[in-house]
Amino acid sequence: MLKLLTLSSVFFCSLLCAQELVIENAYIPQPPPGSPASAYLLLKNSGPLKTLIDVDSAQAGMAMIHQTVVVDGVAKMKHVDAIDIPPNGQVQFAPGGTHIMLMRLSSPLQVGDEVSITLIFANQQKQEIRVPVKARQ
Ligand SMILES: [Cu+2]
Repeated sequence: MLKLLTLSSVFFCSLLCAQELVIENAYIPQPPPGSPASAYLLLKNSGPLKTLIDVDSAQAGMAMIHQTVVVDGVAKMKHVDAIDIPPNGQVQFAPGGTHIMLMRLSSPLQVGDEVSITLIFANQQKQEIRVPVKARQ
């Protein structure tokens, strides 16, 4: 199994921000030209319940939390309004499951690029992460 490098995240937090939420193994497989990109990561919460309600990126015209669901044998993606990260728990964003969808990219993503994504939580706290683009496996 591919061992992914741990992302060194950059945090832009409000006053209330404690480093309770750690993002690991964030990556974006390089999308084919003209296609949207998907970001995958592991969210680890060492504090109380956190609820992710939105995502944003200056490098995408639209960013959304998506979930892949299989309906009648066909994989489809649907928008997710909120993702709970339980107290002292974790949520994995992974291919075939929950992911961050980046649509209408401002420029084609190259391997080695970093995409800045802002995670927005129900308490209005925001956390910005930089997610590296990796070669598609
Ligand atoms: Cu999607």
